This record gives sequence, C-alpha cells and structure tokens, in this order.
Amino acid sequence: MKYSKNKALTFLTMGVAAVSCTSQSAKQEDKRPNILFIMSDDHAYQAISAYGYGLNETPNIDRLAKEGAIFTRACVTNSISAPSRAVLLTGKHSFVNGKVDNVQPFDWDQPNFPKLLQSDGYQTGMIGKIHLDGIPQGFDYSMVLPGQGDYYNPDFLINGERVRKEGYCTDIITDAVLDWLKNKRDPDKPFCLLYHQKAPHREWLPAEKYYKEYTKKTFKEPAILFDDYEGRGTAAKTQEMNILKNQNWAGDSKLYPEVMEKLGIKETSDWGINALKNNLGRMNAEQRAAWDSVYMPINEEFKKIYPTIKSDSAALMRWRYQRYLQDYLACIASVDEGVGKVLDYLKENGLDENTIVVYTSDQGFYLGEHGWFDKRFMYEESFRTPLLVRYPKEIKEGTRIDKLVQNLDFAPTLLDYAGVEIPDEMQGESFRDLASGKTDQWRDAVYYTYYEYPAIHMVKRHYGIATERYKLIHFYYDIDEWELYDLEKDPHEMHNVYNDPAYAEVREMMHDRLTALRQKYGDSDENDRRFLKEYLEAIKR
Ligand code: SGN
Ligand code: CA
Repeated sequence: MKYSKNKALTFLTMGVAAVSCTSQSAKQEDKRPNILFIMSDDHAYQAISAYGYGLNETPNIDRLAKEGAIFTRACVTNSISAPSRAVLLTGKHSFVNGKVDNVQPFDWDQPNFPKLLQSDGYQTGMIGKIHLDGIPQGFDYSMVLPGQGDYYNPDFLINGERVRKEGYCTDIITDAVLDWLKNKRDPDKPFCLLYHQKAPHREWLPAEKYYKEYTKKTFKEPAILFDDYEGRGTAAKTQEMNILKNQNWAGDSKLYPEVMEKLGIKETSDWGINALKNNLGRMNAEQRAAWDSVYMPINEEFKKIYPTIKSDSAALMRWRYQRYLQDYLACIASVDEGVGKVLDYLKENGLDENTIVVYTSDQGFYLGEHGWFDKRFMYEESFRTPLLVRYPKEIKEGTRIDKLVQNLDFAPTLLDYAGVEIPDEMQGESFRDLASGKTDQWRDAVYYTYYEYPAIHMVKRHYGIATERYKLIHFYYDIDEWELYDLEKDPHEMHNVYNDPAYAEVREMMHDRLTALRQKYGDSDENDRRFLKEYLEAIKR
C-alpha cells in the first residue's frame, strides 16, 4: 500500500503526456498526504488538557487527540532544544548527527527528511523556531527566528533575510503559516510544513488578552513541589533549576527593578534584570502600557506581602510557582488558539482528510515537579514529550498509544507516510503501523543521552535506558553515579533503588540491555570523552 519509488517512476514515465498537459492532472495524481508538523518549545504534556492533569484547557490541541491518536509515553533522545531539532530532522541520535548540545554547530549538509521530501516532489516550508545556525536546507520557504527569538516584535530570517515583524511572536508565526497555506502553497504538490512556536519558552511573555486572564488564576501545586532530593544522587541535589532558588525575580517573576531595589531583593547576577529590560524594551508604547496595567498591580501587591513572607521559603516558593504558571500557561493559550485557526483552515478548505497533523514539543518540562522548571534530565517530565497525531485516513478517532515512541522516529515515520524510501542511516522506526493499529509490535526500550554540562541549570552529563517499567541512568564526568528507578512503584522517581538488593537482578538485566543499546546505536565511552573535550574547548572560546 505504500507509495514506492517504482510506482513513482511508473507514474512519471507512463503518465508524462497526461501530466504535462495540465497541472490539474498532477494535482489529481499525486494523492500523497500533506504533512503539518507543529512543534512548540518546552511545552510540558502536563499542560495539555487531553493528558488529563487538570491544569489548563487546550481545546484545539485536544481536537487532535479526539480525532486521532494521543501518545502517552513519547520521549526524546536528548532533552534540550537544538539537539532535539537535529534529531527530528535527521532521524539520528545526537552522537551520530553531531549536534549533541546547544553549543556545537549543526551540519546542515547531512540528509534530512524535508530534503528527501523536497526532492521527491513535496513542497516544503519551515516557519518559526528552528534553533540551528546556518541557512536551513530542505525548505522551499523558510521564515525562522534567529536563535531563541523574541516574544514581542521579533526579528525573522525570511529565506535568509532579516526582517522585524510588529506584533506578538506566537500570533505572527500562526499568521505566517496561514499565509503560506493560502498564498504560497502550490496546489499541484503535496506539502510538508513545519509550524514551530517559540512559546512557551522562558521567559514566558504572554499576549495581552491571555495575561489579563491568566494572572487572575490560581493553579494546583504538584504533590512534589517541595522535594528535598533525599533518595536521589548528586545530580538531582546539585542542579540549578529550582523555581525558588534559580528563577530570577525580574526576567522570570516579572518584578520591576525599582521594586526589587525597594524590597532589598538582589539577584546573583544582572542577567534577570537585563532579560526583563530587553523583553520590555522591545515593546511599543501601546504594548508596554497594556503590560504595565497588569504587571504593575502585581508588583504593588507583592510589595505589600513581601515583608510578611520574606523569611518563609515555602510561601515564597508558592508565590513564585503561581507567577511562573500564570505566564507559562498564558503563553500556551496563544499556541492553542493558533492551532485552532490552522485546523479550521484545513477543514474549511477540504485539506483535513489528506493532511497528517502532528503536535509535539522539542522536549517536556517541569511545572514545579521536584521544585523545578527547565528540562535536561532523563526523569519523566523532561524525558517525555507531548505527541498527538491526526490522520483520518489511517488513524482511528480516540486512539491511545502507550508504547515508547521517540523523536528519533519522526523522520522515518513521515517519510513512510509520504512513500519515500527511508535511508538506512536513519536510526528511528516508522510508527505508522502502530498508529493505525495494524500492529502492536514495537520496541520495549529506548536510549537517552544528555551532554550540556557545565552550563546554565547545571544538570550533569548522563545517558541511560528506559523500558516500560524501569529506568537506568549513568551520571558521569565530574561524578560517577548510577540510578535505577521502578516506575511502576515509584512513578515520580523519588527512590533510587540501584543499591537495593531486591533489585539486583533488574539492575543486571538493565545494564545488559543498556550495553546492547549503546552498541546498536553506535555509542561509547569514547564518544562521551570526545564530546566532553569538544564542549570544554568550545565554552572556553
Ligand atoms: C535559555 C534559558 C534557559 C534554557 C536555555 C535552553 N534561559 O538559556 O533557561 O534552559 O535557554 O533552552 S533564558 O533566561 O535565556 O530564557 S532551549 O529550549 O533553547 O534548549
Ligand atoms: Ca526547548
């Protein structure tokens, strides 16, 4: 049933006369599905209502779950932005595609799935955050944020040319996607469009209509907001991603510098204050006035309560957690609104049946679990990522898939749907038949690596293996510690059972499986040493 190379050839040679007569016939012949690949940045699955955490409502993203499949244990191979995007494009692990951390350059010359689709007749586009330096290859059209990009009045590189756009980043990206579909799309070709939001990345600056609403809300706290990291090793104890200790008051909590000064609140560096100044400094007078009308009263209120809570770390944590969630979830409201507009457009224009729509994030995120924000760890909240896929022709409504699907699988899966040959060098597997229910055979273990240390948030280098029930992690470089978790008994990964005699057999089994996986994918201690050396040299420069 797959559209094979041979079939394509037959179509090209036998149908050449007919096809060249009118473009209409090409349109009728090339029935391969369109692909709309939506990726947001740092969007925790806990913040998608279809996953059932009860924090917020995302009615539009939820439509994909209702009308298609929700993956409950989709995960990444390396929980950080640029490496995750490199894995998405290449279908290869970080240690093979070379983009192991946010610091190293990305080699655009290697094969990627948009290039393969493009050379097989697809029209390709990339709009939003890609976070990989250099001119994107594989796209007929690209409109990308330079680096992380900005929330207000952001700059974009449109086919390489820098242009500043007035407005709110999430809305600008959605409008550009709609514009591409309406005015740039070639109706004679199937398309593959990457629709990549910057939101809800730090420092979480929402759009006016949503900060007005969300700053009035109070969100439930996770049960493990006040984790003391007992029962875990050095890595969990020495990270710098605690909401109370490591968020900054200005950039993250949105306190004005004058208010901080008045209250005697100091940051360890000027970073947070500079971030806030830069973020607010990009706003025009109207945007700034609207912002102040909401965030000034929050600052005033904090001035009143601070003297009474300043030595109560739990109360401060609670205040900061609410402030964090209000802005983070308000950013997601704009993402969800955009998804709704684009899904409506597909439907109104008869494109919904033949378009595969994917919604995912570059990784998961902590929303106060273990007291944290950010990602990087192989622990569940950052290891897992949301994944929803709709394709009415093959995927039944309300499908739920609990298998260990990885971002490594995106490139082969999308090529499979398009009937394009999957190169041998790609390490992922197509989950097309898993999504359609044609098979339930799937891998039962995945491999993970993380390299960016020493760096912001101080999450130590590690690699590991996860099966459906267990997880074995090795933290290395300036420590040498192993952790083993039994997710069935300990879903929040609070108790490392590596040295528990009751787990001796499991431990041995997991070690064997880890060794086998490292061999299968071509990873080694030697790789780890090489990437460490290259990283230490790069950050010195
Ligand atoms: C910035 C953020 C960090 C974040 C990294 C990587 N700080 O440095 O909190 O971990 O990006 O994020 S910020 O104050 O500048 O936002 S990633 O998603 O791009 O990998
Ligand atoms: Ca990210």
